[in-house]
Amino acid sequence: MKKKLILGLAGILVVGSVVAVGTRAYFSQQGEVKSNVFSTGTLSLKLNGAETAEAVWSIETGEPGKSISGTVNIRNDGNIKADHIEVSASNTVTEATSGPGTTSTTPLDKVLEITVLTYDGVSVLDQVVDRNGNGIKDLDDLEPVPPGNEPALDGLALTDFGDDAVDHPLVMTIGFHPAKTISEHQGDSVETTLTVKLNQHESL
Ligand SMILES: [Ca+2]
Ligand SMILES: [Ca+2]
Ligand SMILES: [Ca+2]
Repeated sequence: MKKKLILGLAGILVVGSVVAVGTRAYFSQQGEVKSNVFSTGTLSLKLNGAETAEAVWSIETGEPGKSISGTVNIRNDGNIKADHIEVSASNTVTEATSGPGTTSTTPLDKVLEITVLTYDGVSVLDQVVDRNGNGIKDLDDLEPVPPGNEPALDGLALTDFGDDAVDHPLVMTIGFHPAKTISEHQGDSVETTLTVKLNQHESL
């Protein structure tokens, strides 16, 4: 069965139990900074079916030093008890087509610093490792790195399910790093897809 659900600008598309939300981060030095918020969506997972879901967050504009934040609610609507979730991300950077932004020395996802990351109201930022070694925790650090491809976040408890299921908010704030965001990022954009996997057993 296919189900479609459209939420606001970001457009949350639900196909079966796979959820795709839209996220773009734009950097423009001239553009006005609007109320930069990710859309809020709900990922409904079911263990007795597809057990992963994806969310893509949409951000419209930004400039150095500005922050944006958003929430994805995660819940187990299935009828099998789970243990925890793990979260990873992929980022697709689109370079500007004209002006100084066409330079692509440092991709935009490496200058978008994660400043707040909470699950159920508790910070999980400590779990994020500076995988690309650039000195900050950024969106690029959430990507799996071969050969291990380990998720950026693991062991986030999710044990309620079915009729007792409640939303578990994952909240992230990212900022256009004040020093690293430079003219080469003007007009660039990034689409970030979060992948959430529901696990039945404790992580080893
Ligand atoms: Ca660029
Ligand atoms: Ca980093
Ligand atoms: Ca990347």
